[in-house]
Amino acid sequence: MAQRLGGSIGRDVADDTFVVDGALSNSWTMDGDDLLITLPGDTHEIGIDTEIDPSANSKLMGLYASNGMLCTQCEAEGFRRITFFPDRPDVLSTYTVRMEGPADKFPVLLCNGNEVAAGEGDNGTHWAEWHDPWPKPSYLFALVAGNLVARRDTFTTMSGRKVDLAVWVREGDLSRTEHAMESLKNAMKWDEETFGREYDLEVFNIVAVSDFNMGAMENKSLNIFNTKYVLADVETATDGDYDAIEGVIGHEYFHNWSGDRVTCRDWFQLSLKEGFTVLRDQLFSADMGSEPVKRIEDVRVLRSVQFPEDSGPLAHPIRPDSYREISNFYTATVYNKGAEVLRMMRTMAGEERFRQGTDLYFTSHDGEAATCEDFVKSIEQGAGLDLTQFRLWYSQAGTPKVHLTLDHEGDTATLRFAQTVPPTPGQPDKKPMPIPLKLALFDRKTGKHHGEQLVILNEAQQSFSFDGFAEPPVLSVNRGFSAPVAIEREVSSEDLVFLAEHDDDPFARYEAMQDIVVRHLCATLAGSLDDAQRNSGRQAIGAAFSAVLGDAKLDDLMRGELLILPGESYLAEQMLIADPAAIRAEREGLKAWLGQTLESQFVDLHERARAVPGGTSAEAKGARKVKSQALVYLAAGNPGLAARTASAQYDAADNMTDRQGALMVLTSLQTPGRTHKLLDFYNRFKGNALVIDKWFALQASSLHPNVLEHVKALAKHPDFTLKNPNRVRSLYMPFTGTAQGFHAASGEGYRMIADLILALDPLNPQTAARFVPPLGRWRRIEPGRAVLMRKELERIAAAPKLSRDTYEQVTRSLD
Ligand code: 0A1
Ligand code: ZN
Repeated sequence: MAQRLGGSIGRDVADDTFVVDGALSNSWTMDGDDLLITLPGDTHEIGIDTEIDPSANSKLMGLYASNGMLCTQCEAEGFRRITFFPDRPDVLSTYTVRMEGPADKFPVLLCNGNEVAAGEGDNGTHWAEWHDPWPKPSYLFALVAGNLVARRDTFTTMSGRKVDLAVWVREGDLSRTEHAMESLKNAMKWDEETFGREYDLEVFNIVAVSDFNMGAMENKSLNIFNTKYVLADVETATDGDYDAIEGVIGHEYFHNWSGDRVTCRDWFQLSLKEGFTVLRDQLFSADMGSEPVKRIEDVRVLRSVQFPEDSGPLAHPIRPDSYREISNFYTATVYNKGAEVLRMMRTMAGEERFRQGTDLYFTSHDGEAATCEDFVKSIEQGAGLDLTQFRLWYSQAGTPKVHLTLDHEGDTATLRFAQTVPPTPGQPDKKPMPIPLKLALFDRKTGKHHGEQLVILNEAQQSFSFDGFAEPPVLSVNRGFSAPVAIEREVSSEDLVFLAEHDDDPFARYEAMQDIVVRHLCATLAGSLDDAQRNSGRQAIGAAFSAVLGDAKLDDLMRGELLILPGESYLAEQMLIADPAAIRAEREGLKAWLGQTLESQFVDLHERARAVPGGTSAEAKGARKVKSQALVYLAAGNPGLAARTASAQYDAADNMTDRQGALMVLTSLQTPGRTHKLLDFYNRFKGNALVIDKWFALQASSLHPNVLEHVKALAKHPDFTLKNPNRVRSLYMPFTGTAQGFHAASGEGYRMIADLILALDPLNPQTAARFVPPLGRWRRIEPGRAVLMRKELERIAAAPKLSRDTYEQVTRSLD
């Protein structure tokens, strides 16, 4: 029988040796990248000797060199770049690994599981042998060799077992690992308490590497992290960075059960581990901080990243049904929408019954490679839900639209719903899906409602009646964002202002604020408002903002959320065809108007927040958040005042949140202090790669009219390199969000990104392919720009020798 072993080592394998049952074998052939070995029986021992060059591995998949250390990345198909192997997630094996090398260069040798033996070799070499008792797929394999130091700690599990914890970094970084370690211990405890999941080995290691394609990786007991999600101290990391570290540490740790103990049968099931683990990390972060603020942040990401994906050429269901390159499917749809789908099950079942479902899932599939269907069945049985129709959420792409009207007659209020799921590539017709909507009907006199209700829409059209309303009530719907849908309804701005002030669901309050602004900006952009209407629209927004600024009962973390205007990409999403320059101008115009009209309130807010003592309390974090928000509005309304205030904030800053907030504002202004402060920032943090990434990102995301020239110049800066994914992303990703840069009417911004893709593709296809989606939005952009975007995609498509990653994204974007 011929056994197929995957591999794309990318060179002649004639020098490798293949040994079957102790004897050198010649009965092998190559089929493309795969090795075929002919084996006579069922059980054999195969030995393969391969030689690889980690320093030549610029794709950062398989075994590669980063900053003098060696490390691996095997998800999804990196292991086959180390050796030939049946590299599929449903092939579970136990691994024993012996590493040997020069002790001075690689004093630390780490692998999955436990170190079982170690010793000295000849000529200054040393070796270590590690064994992982848990059978695992090859994508969870990892090893690290390097000159590293560790922050160590211990955790005692709920059954009393002691676990040795270590966070490994380069020597100078040790002082910035405290938060990562605290986050890890919190995550371990939280998973015991919330999901009943206990850790299952004696050691847990985290290693930080500076060259990494993604955020982090959940290799069994040896998590490998992008330094960005490990290293933090107050001088170099913002509050946002601290939160992100906590979230990613939690995410990777939670994979130990949702991913490692129960893994995926095949890569179509990716959301089985990712959607579930994102839900788990979201719940964890909510419990560690503010639940409503976390919910708002998560919904903002969903709407600005996943909704556009769902309405564009790359739309796919959370369980995709085809792919050419699986790396392209580590998407906001699989991750974030996947989490929303599970969250809906949790909402329908209730927390306790959902937990019974997940318990059943973990116990019945422990040690297995499972499917999304297995998960759904466990929730059905354990939680007692019928999810027959709900399964459509796994197979249908596209964000459902729910159209809704509220009628009032006698003392009955009637809600009429109509749902449609838009067509997406390959899926022209859709069926109605169960949509759980939390709602409340407010009495407009008392400002109270009679209790929150959960209605589940499962037909194309449905209505629900509610008695006991002498007056038409005010409807609060999709509270807590109970379903990842877009709600379309006629609603008066009085009702929205009422909800912005009175709703007892913080998310709904935020939503009402967003809605007021979205409706106003969309109507203005559509040209459907005369001057008087435009003015009264602004007045309503101004009144709502003023109320938020003056509400003493609000904490500042929440106030900060309520003050954020809907983003340009979410606004573009509301329109069939968007003009990025017009959206930018209208949104900035409103910001400037608010900054001017409410100037004294923003100045007061800044002053009050400045007086709050620093530290890590919610109050201190909230104060820092609103300080930067106030500066943003002042910068739009009164640039001179903002420049002075931001400069002073920059100079006085004893933490990165304040410093970055001030510099962000200055970078967008055409003020003489701008260059000086940017230079100061650079000199202050020279040599600290993560902070220099911020320096690039701030300039590349700025509102400055010359952002394109700035990015061009930064690409020639000695600190810029295509070899480091963080650096590439920090310069070019924020740039793709700039209306005046990326969307410059000349097409130069599009050309710049296309040039980047072509230059990066041969080096690091995974990272290159991630820059295709911004260009892929062309169908939803006004025709003048759409032609230019398409032309760049065609230019990329015509390039010889494109990687599978980029080729797939570009052709799907053009189809
Ligand atoms: N499983 C990881 C994500 C990940 C996927 C692919 C990678 O290859 C470069 C790296 C990481 C997670 O969900 O965190
Ligand atoms: Zn994950």
